[in-house]
Amino acid sequence: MKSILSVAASLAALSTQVSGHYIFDQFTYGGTLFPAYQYIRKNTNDNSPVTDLTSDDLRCNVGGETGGSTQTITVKAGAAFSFTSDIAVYHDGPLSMYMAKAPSGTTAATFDGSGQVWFKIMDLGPTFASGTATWPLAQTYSYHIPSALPNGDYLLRIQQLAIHNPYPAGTPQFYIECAQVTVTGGGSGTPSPLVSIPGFITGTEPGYTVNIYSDFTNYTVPGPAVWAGEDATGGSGGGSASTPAGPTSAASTPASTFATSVASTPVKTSTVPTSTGAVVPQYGQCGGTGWTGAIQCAAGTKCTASGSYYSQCL
Ligand SMILES: *[C@@H]1O[C@H](CO)[C@@H](O)[C@H](O)[C@H]1NC(C)=O
Ligand SMILES: [Cu+2]
Repeated sequence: MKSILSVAASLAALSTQVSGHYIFDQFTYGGTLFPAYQYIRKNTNDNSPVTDLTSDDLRCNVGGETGGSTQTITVKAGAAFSFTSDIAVYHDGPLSMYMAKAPSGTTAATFDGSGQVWFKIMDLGPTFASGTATWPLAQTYSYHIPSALPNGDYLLRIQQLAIHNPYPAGTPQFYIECAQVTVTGGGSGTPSPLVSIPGFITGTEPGYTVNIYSDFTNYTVPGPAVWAGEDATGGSGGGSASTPAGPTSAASTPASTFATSVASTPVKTSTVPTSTGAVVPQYGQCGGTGWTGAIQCAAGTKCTASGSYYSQCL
C-alpha cells in the first residue's frame, strides 16, 4: 500500500513532467519539415530544461551524448535550416545556435561534444521599445549553415535560455537540442572563438543573472561572440577541393534566410517585429533600443549590433 508521501512524490513527479515546457524536436531542411528526432538527437528528459551549469547535459540535452537511432543529414554551406519546437517557446530569454565539428575518428552520430570545440553562429536577444523588452518567442527558429564553414560532420545545437524566473531566486533554464549534419560545399574559414560546454557560461554573466523585470534596458546574450567570419568568402579560391559556397547557393536561397529570422507563431502578438516585413538594405538599421522596423537583412548581410542601442545590416 502506498504511503501518502509516496503518492505525493509520484504526483510531484507527474506534474514535473506534465508542466514541462517545450522541446526542439523537428528539423527543417530544403523545405521539408522532418519527423521528430529524425535528425535531432533523442533526449530522455521529455521537454524539461537543463539547469546545471557544470553538466555535460548542457551539450545536447539529457540522453543526447550520442546519436542513438538519429540520422545525419547532408546540408550545404550557406543553406537555410530551421529548428521547430513542439509548442511555441514561451519563457522569456535569448536564443542561440552553436556548432561543433566532430573530431577525426568520430562522426556527427558518435561525437559526444566534449572538448573546446563549440562556436556560436547566431544570437537572438530582446528588442527594447519604450522601456519594454520583447523577446524572440516563436515555434520555429531559422538560420543558415555558415558559408565559410569547412566540410565535415558537425553537431548543430540550438539553445533557448529561459530567464523568466530571475536568478538567484530562480534558476535559468536551458532548452537544448542537437541536430547531426554533414556539411558539403563548404569554405575555408576557421570558426572562433571556441568554447567548451559545460564551462561556456559560468553563472556570473549579466545575461544569466539579470532580473528582466527590474530596470531592464539592455541585454547581452551569454556565451562566446558569434563567429565573425562565418560568411566571409573563402580565401583566394584555389587550394580547396570543396565546391565554394558562392553565388550558386546564395542565389538559390531567398534573402530572408540570410537574416536571423524568427518564423511563425509569435507568442506575443503585437510587438514581435516583422517576419513578414521588408528586407533591410546593407547599412540600414535592423534593430536596437526602440526599433520596431524591419529586421531581415538583405542577402549577404547580417544584422550586427553596435551596442544595444543600434544594429545595422553589415
Ligand atoms: C547593461 O549595460 C551595462 C553597462 O554596460 C552593463 O554593466 C550590464 O551588465 C548590462 N546588462 C545586461 C543584462 O547585459
Ligand atoms: Cu517551462
